[in-house]
Amino acid sequence: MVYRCDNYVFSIPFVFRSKTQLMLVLAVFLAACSSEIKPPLVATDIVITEPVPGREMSAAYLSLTNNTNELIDITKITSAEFDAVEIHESLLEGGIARMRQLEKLAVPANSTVELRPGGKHLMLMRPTKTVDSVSLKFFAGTTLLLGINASIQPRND
Ligand SMILES: [Cu+2]
Repeated sequence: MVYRCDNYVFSIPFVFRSKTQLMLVLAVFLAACSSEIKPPLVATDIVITEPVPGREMSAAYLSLTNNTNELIDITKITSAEFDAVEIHESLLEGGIARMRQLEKLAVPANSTVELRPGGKHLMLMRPTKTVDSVSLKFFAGTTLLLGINASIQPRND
């Protein structure tokens, strides 16, 4: 018998003396299996700001957790509600806050990367429609890693 569980393939070569014994082994296996199944990439603490009046862009802040043993490079992010999504990093240059665009966002194996004001963040450029909720898709090359939906947080300034 071969059981496939996410990336794990188990082989159970035993001969079972009873149905009960078989069920017991399967129960143990399934318990171990379900604890192993985690989505490879998870987004939490998602905040999407309302666009600044007169400026056609929003910022998105979130935490991305890589549950795999390999580095994940996010190379493309798309949104149905925006023309483009850019990965940015805020930095101080001679006392002036600037943003630079990054080609990719690396999430190291078994780690969390936080996108926060003043650091790395996503810029959502040119809304294609008026929305109060935003969908984002994260890709590595052409592979879809993660899709999320989040509501826009009203500005309080
Ligand atoms: Cu930015």
